[in-house]
Amino acid sequence: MRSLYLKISASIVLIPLILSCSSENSPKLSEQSLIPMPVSVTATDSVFELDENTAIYAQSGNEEVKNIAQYLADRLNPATGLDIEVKTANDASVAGSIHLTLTDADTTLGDEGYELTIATSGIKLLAHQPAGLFRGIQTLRQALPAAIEKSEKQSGPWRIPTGTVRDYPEYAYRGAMLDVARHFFSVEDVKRYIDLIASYKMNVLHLHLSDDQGWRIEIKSWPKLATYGGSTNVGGGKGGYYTQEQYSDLVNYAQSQYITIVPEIDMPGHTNSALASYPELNCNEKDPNPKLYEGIEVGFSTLCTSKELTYKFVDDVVRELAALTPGPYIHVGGDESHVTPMEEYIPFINRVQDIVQSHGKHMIGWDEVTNASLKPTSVAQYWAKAEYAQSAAKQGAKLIMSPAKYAYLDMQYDSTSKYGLHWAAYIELDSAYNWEPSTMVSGVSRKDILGVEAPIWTETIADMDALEYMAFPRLPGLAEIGWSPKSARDWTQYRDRLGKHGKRMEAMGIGYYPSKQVVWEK
Ligand code: TNX
Repeated sequence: MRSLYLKISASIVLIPLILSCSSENSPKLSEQSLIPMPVSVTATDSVFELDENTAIYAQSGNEEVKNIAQYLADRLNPATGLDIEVKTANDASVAGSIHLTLTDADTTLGDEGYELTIATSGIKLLAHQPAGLFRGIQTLRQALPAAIEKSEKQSGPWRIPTGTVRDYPEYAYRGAMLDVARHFFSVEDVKRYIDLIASYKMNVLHLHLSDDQGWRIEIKSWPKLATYGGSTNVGGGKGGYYTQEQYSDLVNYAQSQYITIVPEIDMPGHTNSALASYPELNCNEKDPNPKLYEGIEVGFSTLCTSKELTYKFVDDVVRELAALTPGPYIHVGGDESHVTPMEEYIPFINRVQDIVQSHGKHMIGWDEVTNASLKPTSVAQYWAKAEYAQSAAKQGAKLIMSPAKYAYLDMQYDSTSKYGLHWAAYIELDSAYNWEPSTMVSGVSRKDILGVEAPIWTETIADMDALEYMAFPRLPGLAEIGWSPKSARDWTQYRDRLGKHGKRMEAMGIGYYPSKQVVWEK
């Protein structure tokens, strides 16, 4: 009797305590460590909880929205174990569900913006375009406890603080570049990188598909490029290449996460693997039959710009690549062509630009291509020289900002970093975050800039562990530079968000660099 009395009185005291804790202990929506920081977050001080009744309702009659809904279910089901189902909006709606809807009414959201409303009764995600729904889902993931990212069932509860996020990107192009030429990365590895960059709302993966050390894409009209030119890596090893089917698989995989693949074939320099495969593309009398190269020097190779065969080669490669690439761009490199005389380099790039256009694509080149005459639809990628960035702007071409001193993910964090180079700088998290594209180069302003990109060159980076250690956590910072309004960016406040974000990266299986600049919440 007495024990029953105790139990009852204890529950009377405890129940209200538990209830009030549930909203007081969970962070407010505005205090969630969202990366990139949204344009606006309004918190309403309550919580929504995923449970057995939760379903995801996709707007009816739209297959694409249904696929996005399934993507969301696939993110939520492993950790929650809730078996959340995708239904269409015609099905009877149950309170406590998630609704994904496209709207024509809210065009201010643009191609990638979204409005996410979390109420105790359910979640509504609205966008003007499917890509906006996809980006909004990344915010929803980050609003849940970090354990949502684990691949095995966790205990929950799965609460989300209520409120509204209205959000859209600052820049249209927010990219990551992966050098698969110095070290080859498998299709599975590249898919993993796509998953990771997608969760920070990036929308471009630039694949550096050829360099002195390796040619990584099958070209049917010049088969030895891949089979011979792709047969090694920096430091030796067996290298590898993507068949055209595998490349298309990557393109489609990226597309399903609203990421465009930008393929790069670097020329006229950085071409030793092509020259070794087809010596007739070479006119270096001192070394007419170059061997495969496994070192890390740059600037020693060039296509023979005076031979007609070279332009047949470029046309064949660009034609095959353009046919496999739905995105608007072909990147032609153009960097560090130290052994191509400038009087040959300029007409070469002009002609290559025409070839790219003739296959229905726009040319991107590293900033040296501004020595040539850029069309207004071409894009220069700034990495080193301010005068080249200024020249692009003067010529009316747009810029992708990848300043090596801040945006290169292969630069070491400090002198103790186990991977990476440091020719441009040591880049700790603060300097990776604290730069502003629109004021970086005098004479280059916001209107000249298409976006930002974080390249990772892989001379010293041979596997996914090394890649993730170098990319994280600098890549989320660059993603925020590309997505969030300038006024919402602040290093000390970002550092605190990143500190709370550490356990989410851990749950995602990312072996990140635990910089001492950040207090990592365990
Ligand atoms: C310069 S950045 C290069 C690459 C190297 C990189 C190493 C650029 C356009 N070219 O070929 O891999 O430095 O950090």
